[in-house]
Amino acid sequence: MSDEQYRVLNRESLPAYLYAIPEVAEVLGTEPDPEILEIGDGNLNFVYRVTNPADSSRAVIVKQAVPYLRMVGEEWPLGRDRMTYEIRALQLYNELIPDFVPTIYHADEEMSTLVMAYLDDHIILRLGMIDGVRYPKVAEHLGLFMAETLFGTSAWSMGSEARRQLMDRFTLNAELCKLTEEFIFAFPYMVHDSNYSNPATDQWAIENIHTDSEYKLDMLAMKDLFVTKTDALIHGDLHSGSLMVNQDESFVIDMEFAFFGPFGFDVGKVISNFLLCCTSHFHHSDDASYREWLIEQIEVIWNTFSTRFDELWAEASESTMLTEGLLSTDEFATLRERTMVNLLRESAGFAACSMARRTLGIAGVADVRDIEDLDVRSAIEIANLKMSKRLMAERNSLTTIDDLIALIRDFYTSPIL
Ligand code: ADP
Ligand code: SR1
Ligand code: MG
Repeated sequence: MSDEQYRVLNRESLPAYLYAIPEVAEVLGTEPDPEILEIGDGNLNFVYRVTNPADSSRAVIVKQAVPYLRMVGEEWPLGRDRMTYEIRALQLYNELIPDFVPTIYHADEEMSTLVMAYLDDHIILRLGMIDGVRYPKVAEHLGLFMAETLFGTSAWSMGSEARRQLMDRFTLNAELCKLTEEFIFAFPYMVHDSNYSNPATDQWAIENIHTDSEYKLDMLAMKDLFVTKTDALIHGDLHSGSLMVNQDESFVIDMEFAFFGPFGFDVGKVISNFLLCCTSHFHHSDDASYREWLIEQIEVIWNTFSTRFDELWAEASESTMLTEGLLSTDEFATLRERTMVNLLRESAGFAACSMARRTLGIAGVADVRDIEDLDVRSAIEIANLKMSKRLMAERNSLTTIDDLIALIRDFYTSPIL
């Protein structure tokens, strides 16, 4: 990566940069004065929508990493090579599952910039779910996306050499892995300057999280899996803010945290974001119907994911882990069944960590953090922490998705507000 070539793009410099790229100029058309709007609402980067004012169907998204953490400012330096990993992951996802990710028009590792399709008819899933909108396809799409990407980059699917070469392209996403190690697996469970604060929630956390040794040791066991287990190329930040959806389509965005990690990390984050939203609907909704829809979606996500994952697996022949003639049909079936039970348990553990970090840590979720009444918000936050503790404590007694759904339903029978 050459620093001489890198410069931060802005409204003034973007047109010349974009029109010099033939593939982008072709999408935007010849209008020399495009409309440029910075629409980034994420924590890390700048995102511009660039549109031909004479024809709004001609538009692109430009995402650029700057050498600091956007949500804090320039005083928090962060290497911009995170965009290199987002580019590499999006390129790979475009090969593995092109219908579920934006098309790339231009990828520039030197400039830490990605130019991609503008999803003009889609909204961030989190925002739709806060408003109680049902998306009939999203759960199935999420299940398929995770099955294809996680299985397709696993040692069950890939040959040893090709897989190690692929791993090599993601190993050094070190700074973003460190963010996860600290902001998901350390700071939220202790007193730390970066943490969010809401007095009643803080007090509950001091009494029930900071002093719960078993919970903290379990959380560290999950961190150990995150740090050491290299099951597959994981998205690394797959939550309802990383999905853009409408009634028919779902697109996964924002894969800058991609690296080889445990299968259950993506699955667990997805589950936790449906749960965080579910708890918030004790405030956002007048009745239980949307909460019930959210719980049903968790079931559909898991069933689609596990069914497709197993199909791909059953069809696979030779790979790093599979050697023709080694296992009988029954042994192979037992192996798949045991692995899936373990994956469910790990997903529940990662969901527990995600629920706690989104409650106590710097990066919250709008589902909860945008609730203005601090008492209501705190009641919902404490419920999310209680859910985190239950998921963590009971994860290893889960065997099927029915067990997890029963736990969730049972949890929500207790009063929240
Ligand atoms: P960050 O890495 O900073 O979190 P994101 O990739 O999440 O950035 O993008 C920030 C926002 O930009 C998204 O929440 C979404 O509103 C918008 N956005 C990103 N990519 C696209 C796209 N391809 N089409 C339309 N909007 C997008
Ligand atoms: C400082 S942590 C910022 C968070 O934002 C991203 O979306 C990731 O979830 C990361 O943990
Ligand atoms: Mg991001």
